[in-house]
Amino acid sequence: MTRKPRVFSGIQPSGNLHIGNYLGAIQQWVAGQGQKTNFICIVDLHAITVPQNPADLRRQTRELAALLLACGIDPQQTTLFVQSHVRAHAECSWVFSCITPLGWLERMTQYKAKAQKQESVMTGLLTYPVLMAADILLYDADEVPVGEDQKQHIELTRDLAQRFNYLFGETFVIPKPVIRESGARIMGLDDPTVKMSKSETARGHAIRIIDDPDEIRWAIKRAVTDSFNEIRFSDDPERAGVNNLLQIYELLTGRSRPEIEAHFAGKGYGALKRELAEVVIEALRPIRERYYQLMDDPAELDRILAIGAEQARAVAEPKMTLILERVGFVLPKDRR
Ligand code: ATP
Ligand code: LTN
Repeated sequence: MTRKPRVFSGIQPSGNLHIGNYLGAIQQWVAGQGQKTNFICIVDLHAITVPQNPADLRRQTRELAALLLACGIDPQQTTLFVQSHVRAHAECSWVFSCITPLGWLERMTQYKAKAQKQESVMTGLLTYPVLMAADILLYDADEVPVGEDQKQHIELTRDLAQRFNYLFGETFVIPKPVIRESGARIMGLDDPTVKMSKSETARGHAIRIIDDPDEIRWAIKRAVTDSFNEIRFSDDPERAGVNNLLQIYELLTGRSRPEIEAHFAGKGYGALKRELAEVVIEALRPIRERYYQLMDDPAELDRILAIGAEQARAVAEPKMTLILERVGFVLPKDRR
């Protein structure tokens, strides 16, 4: 019997989940449930690569779990778990860091961008992709659905898997990134030249998944457009603002591009913005409602995460034992 393809992805509990995260990643995770074996990991170990307030981190971890469930992640079909609940992630990351050339990490564009924003850069920010490789490879994942910004990290994961296999014998599946064409990179509403980001907290930059209708209308109304006054999809950087609004519309309505362009033919940007705001509000309404229900029952949330952690350990632990064995460690009794 051939095994079902394995899907693994991760998301940081850094707060402010936005429609870029939803359209670039979470929506794909939800759509892929059922046909494949899915693992979704709340990567708290990754979150601390930049300073975090402990109380905020703990709250945001539960909030993110509730948000993912509210977005449609079904714990019956997906193993949803917290990274720090499965010790193998940190353990494997150490082993990998010992076979990762420094130059590979120094080249990472996300590292360079994030390092620039920090007053002093911690080692974990540099070794972040090594931990990410551990996440993916421990589960023998075939596919990693992510937004465009993560492509380079997955390439590094592939290189690392090949290197380990070469040094210590066939151990890891080589995973491939799965990146959607539309939605892979949702841009900031206030600046369509930069990706919508959790860490950019200026009002009007992002639409957060739990924003209320007035806030959503406010942000879309002020979204940066251009002076062409023509509603069509385009790769032209000067039309990036309108293209971004159209992509959001496309992904939330499921309508085709020609259909959307025909629908808006002859209309102005004001009309596009008004209609888009209502589409976004209606798409997010059930998610927001479900989120508040889930947040009312923290014991149930913790129960779901405990089951997820157990299922994840059942896969990661034996794999970790194999890794330790391949590297040449004497296995302790409880690992044999
Ligand atoms: P930050 O911008 O602060 O680094 P983030 O918004 O990228 O955070 P992550 O937890 O790192 O948040 O990302 C979760 C998932 O969302 C990843 O798969 C990432 O590729 C995707 N993603 C993030 N921002 C966007 C975006 N603007 N468009 C599409 N996908 C995105
Ligand atoms: N680095 C990713 C989050 C992440 C991830 C992973 C994604 C951590 N581990 C494993 C896919 C697979 C990010 O910042 N979006």
